[in-house]
Amino acid sequence: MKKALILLLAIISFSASSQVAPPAPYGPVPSASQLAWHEMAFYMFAHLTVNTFTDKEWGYGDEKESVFIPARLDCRQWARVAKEAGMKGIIITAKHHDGFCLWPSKYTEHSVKNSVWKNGKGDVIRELRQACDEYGLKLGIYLSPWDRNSPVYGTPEYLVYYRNQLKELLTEYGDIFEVWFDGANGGDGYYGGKREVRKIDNKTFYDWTNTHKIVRELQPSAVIFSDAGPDVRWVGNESGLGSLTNWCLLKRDDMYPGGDFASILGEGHEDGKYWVPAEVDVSIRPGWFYHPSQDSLVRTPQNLMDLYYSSIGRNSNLILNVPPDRDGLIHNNDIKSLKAFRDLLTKEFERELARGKKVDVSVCRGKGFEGSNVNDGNPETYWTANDSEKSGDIIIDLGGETEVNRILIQEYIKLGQRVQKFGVDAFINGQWKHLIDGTTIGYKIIRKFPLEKATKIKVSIGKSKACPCISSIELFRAPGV
Ligand code: FUL
Repeated sequence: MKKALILLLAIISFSASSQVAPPAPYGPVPSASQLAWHEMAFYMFAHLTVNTFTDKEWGYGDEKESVFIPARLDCRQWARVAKEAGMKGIIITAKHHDGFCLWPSKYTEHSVKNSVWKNGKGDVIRELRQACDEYGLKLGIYLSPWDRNSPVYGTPEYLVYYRNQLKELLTEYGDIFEVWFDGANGGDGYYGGKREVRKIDNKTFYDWTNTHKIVRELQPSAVIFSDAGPDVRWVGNESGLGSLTNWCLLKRDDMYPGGDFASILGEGHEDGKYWVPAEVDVSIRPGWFYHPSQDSLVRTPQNLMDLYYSSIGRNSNLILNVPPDRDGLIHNNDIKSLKAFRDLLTKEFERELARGKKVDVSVCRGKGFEGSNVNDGNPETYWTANDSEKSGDIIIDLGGETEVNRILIQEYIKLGQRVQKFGVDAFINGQWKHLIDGTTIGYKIIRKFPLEKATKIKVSIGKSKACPCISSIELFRAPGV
């Protein structure tokens, strides 16, 4: 009995010693909340306020509460539409620049409580919370820093008001996954009847550090979005375009919301000191708010598919705005387009070809880090090389001539974003044909290439800051060529 135990211990210690240690993390790495955020990938933006009824994009702040009458408002319908489109959450404009609050805030009269909707007893945020819970979606909030209604906007008193509202939203509506601080700030407005221009200094006025502390304290698992993070950054445009070179890293210390940074937000900073990945925000219609005149201008399913590739396919998350109409419902045209898009998406990625196929690698760190980790379907395993190796090839043998036209690659980002240059080649009729040149990978990229009949696909990591760590390679035969 004792001998058997000693033998067992010897076997265990032998196999433990033959395991190779993983690489140390390189540079900034994502927090647990950021990792959860990366996995969400796709969620809905819902823009709703008095503008929905006044046909504006930016309300002046003098709109009467009585204009807000979303008579058939049904957040469960929004949640159903989001769920069916494959989205994982909804972020709502709790307050837009006009200052009207979709919840009955204690700190202002300019809210749903003074509208005729539900006799002033309604609360859009609460209804959305319940709907999200019912459909297994996460909830996020947008609280505009600029408030064209508030008499105290531009004074220190406004910060007290703004933070009180933030506290209400972060304490009374359950778990919030993302807090969205937009960068549009200051200008003309109603301001309690003064009807004047109020300019603020974007860099100093909001004292963001202390506002962020409130979020950290009240919702420790939420990520904070703004032009400059701290957790998630704007992509620098509102047309749905992620950057092909896209570092999840940012030198955010020198940046602030509303600053002039749009041109660098797409790529981020290769040598950034913080993990601040990009989010692509874009609307399914030309405007952020619902306008009847735009009913015929809803993006087509194919256009939504293109957006998917130019955002999620480029190491970004996609927040797609689907604005409720004057009934408080998502319009049928938007629903139709989203449904057809979802069908396209399912067909696009229905036929995965790499899983379980034989994988050869040019270099390998050793046991536990083999090439076969890239196509085992497990995001926690990855291929990597010795610390001194900054490049390497991964060859997937498709086991015979196979039609292929899409590739998905993921780095194991828990150890940082490393890859600076990669390529993809296909083995066709006994020769390698070059298909794709790329720079960064990050959490995930998906690239298209013209249909090929290949027997092998090679991913070459040409340059990496430290030994490359690749957790996933998937190959697809999408419909069409
Ligand atoms: C911007 C705002 O000015 C737009 O109205 C919209 O809400 C967009 C998502 O953010 O900063």
